[in-house]
Amino acid sequence: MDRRSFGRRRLLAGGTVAAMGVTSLSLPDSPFAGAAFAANVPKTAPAGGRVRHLRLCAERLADGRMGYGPAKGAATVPGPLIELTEGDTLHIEFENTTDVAVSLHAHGVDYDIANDGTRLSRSHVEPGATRTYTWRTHAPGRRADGTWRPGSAGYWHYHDHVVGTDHGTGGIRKGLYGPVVVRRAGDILPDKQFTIVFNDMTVNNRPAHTGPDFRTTVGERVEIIMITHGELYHTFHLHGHRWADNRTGLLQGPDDVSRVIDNKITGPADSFGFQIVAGENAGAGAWMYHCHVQSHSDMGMAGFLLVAKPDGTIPGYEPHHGSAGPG
Ligand SMILES: [Cu+2]
Repeated sequence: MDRRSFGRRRLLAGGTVAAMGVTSLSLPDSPFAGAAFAANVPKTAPAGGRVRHLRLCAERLADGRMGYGPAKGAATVPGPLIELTEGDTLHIEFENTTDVAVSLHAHGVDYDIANDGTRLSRSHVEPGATRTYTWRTHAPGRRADGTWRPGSAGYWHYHDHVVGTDHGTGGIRKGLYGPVVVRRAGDILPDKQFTIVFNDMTVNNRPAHTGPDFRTTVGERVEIIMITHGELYHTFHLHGHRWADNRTGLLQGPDDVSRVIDNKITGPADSFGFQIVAGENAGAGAWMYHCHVQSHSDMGMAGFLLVAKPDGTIPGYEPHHGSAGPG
């Protein structure tokens, strides 16, 4: 398995490709024209409201894990990243290719009881069967009583809820989980996205001390989607970079009082996300991320955000020594 592919897959519902690049906006008529003043204006999420379709299957992997994927033979752990914008509706044609009942249960989005993905609501999927799950999302707004209703935007996730127990304890343990990002129209879009799941004492169900590592280049806008599963509480720490502890991980402006952090406590089924500019005020390097519960990081809950120079080199980093140990 290609370890570098972990967490880097993106699966855009309905085949709609989101604009992911950074537009280089030069200002030829400006007295400030020139490379040093060229502004990189990030792309933003378009308005929602689309009806989208996605195929997803659950399968057993040869090494004993279980995973979600876009087709049989393509399952991964974590499963594919599902991205929506507030107002979108998503129909997921879900196939269970395993020999046990499986389901798809989402956090954060809107669904009725028939789409809850639990055995207790009879919304699971028997072996060999197919079921369509429907998720909806909505923008924030004022209720009739004058109070404010939050929108769906956030860093969320999906997981099995029936393998092993009626809480999906066995399915989650084996890898049946994945990320969901719901954006608000106008949210800044990243260049790269990486999903990091602390699941019991593993990161993305990988063996201890083997990453996963995520590669990027100085100046790229990187989005980290961080999810926790299992029995334990952890803290997520990233070296050399900080983010705002709010919905997007970004400050809205000079008066935004969101706390800026580089370490966050996280427990089972928590999820959060943020964007950083790779290497900003820090430069290229093999920047560690890890659980900061000391015994956990010592036991291998660590990996690298590999921030390369534009020429592709990473100072001080030896790829063949690339497994992430404690430090
Ligand atoms: Cu930990």
